[in-house]
Amino acid sequence: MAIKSKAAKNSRAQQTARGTSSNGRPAKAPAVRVNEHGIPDWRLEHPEFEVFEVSSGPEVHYEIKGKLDTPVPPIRESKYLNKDQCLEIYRWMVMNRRMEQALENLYKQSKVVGGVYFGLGQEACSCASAYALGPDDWFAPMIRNQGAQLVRGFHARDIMMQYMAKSGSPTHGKDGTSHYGDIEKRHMVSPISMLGDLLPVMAGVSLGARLQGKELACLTWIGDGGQSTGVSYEGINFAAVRKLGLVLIIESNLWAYSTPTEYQVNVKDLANRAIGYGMPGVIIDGTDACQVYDATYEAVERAHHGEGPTMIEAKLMRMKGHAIHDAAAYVPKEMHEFWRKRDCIDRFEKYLLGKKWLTPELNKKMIAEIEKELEADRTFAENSPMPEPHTAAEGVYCEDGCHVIKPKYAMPKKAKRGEGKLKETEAAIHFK
Ligand SMILES: Cc1ncc(C[n+]2csc(CCOP(=O)(O)OP(=O)(O)O)c2C)c(N)n1
Ligand SMILES: [Mg+2]
Repeated sequence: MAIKSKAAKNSRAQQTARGTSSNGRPAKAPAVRVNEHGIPDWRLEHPEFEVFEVSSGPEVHYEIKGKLDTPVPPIRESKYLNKDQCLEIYRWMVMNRRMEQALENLYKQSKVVGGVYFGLGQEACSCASAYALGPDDWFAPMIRNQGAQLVRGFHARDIMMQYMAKSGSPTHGKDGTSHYGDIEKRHMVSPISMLGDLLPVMAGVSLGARLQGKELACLTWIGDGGQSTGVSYEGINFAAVRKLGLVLIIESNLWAYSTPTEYQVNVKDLANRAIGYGMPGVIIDGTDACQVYDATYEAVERAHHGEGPTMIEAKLMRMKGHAIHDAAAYVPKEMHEFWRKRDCIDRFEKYLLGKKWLTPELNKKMIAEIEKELEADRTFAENSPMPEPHTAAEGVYCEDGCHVIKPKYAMPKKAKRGEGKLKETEAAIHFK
């Protein structure tokens, strides 16, 4: 849920209590199939194609074979979302996309310092998942999850100013991309560029909260490439062993930079790896906002009950290059076309129109409001000053008293005198 949304918060509690959707109707539960390893697969479509390498002389390129003309699947009916929540998620998704279009324009006008990253085609995965968090929960976005920041209370102007390195940006012009967080209000841990490193950090946030008496959900995302790193294994394993509230969404978007998944991992479903960690895994269609919400919602519930982490594999496609400099010419055209037809915003829009939860007039009005807001944010960001040169060295190192680090929720429980006295560890003895 959006951090400010009180109505959504209330309906979340009711849904849990009643086990029905908050629109009052009993939740419809379409049949769930499982894959050959017993991992639930909520998708209503199971694309069958494969990317393979073709070399002609020194040149290598990729081609695709398989069924590429199958019909676009419907949206899976949510067990939890009501009309207003669906409309709110849809609005965030449109805002996410249009903000990124504005960023692309700013880049082309040479107003951006450095590059720009996009989550085109992944807006449902970013927005509907962040929307499923409770107000106290934590999240740590990666480069494709700018939409999650909007849902959790950042404004487009913050992100624009950050890319433009303006003094009013979250890092006051010291960083051009996304290396900022907000541990006070929005409970956002800063993205870490070293892929996988956020996983143990988020497991640690969950453990820290538990020591302070709170079971929190700690949501983060990782790519199909990033989940192959060693530190990902360590972070997920630690969360599984200690039953920490890590909610991990693997954005299985078929490419890790220019490497297709087929040439990166030897499993078809990355969620199978949950079995090895001893934790639940689920496969969803990452272009279906309802599936993204429901899977995250259930993972968040597990986290709140201290039941441990969940691995959600969201299957989708990265619809642009790695960043703005990458034209992604290595992606076979038919593959791009297949996924373009499954655009998460178009599909959700059609679904909402079909249910009459959205009318063409309301849609037009909503989009006009978003455009107006973005235009105001863009003007604000463009007009805000660059940082003063003397500020370059400020706030780089921690100076006396600049950061008071204290427990956020409560003092960790101390053992009573004489009780639970710590034994001297082997390591401590070794250091003597
Ligand atoms: C440990 C590590 N290795 C390599 C990189 C360089 N790098 C940045 S993004 C990227 C591709 C990531 O692909 P994936 O995890 O699938 O995410 P996607 O870009 O598809 O969302 C690579 C190799 C890095 N940042 N960190
Ligand atoms: Mg990827």
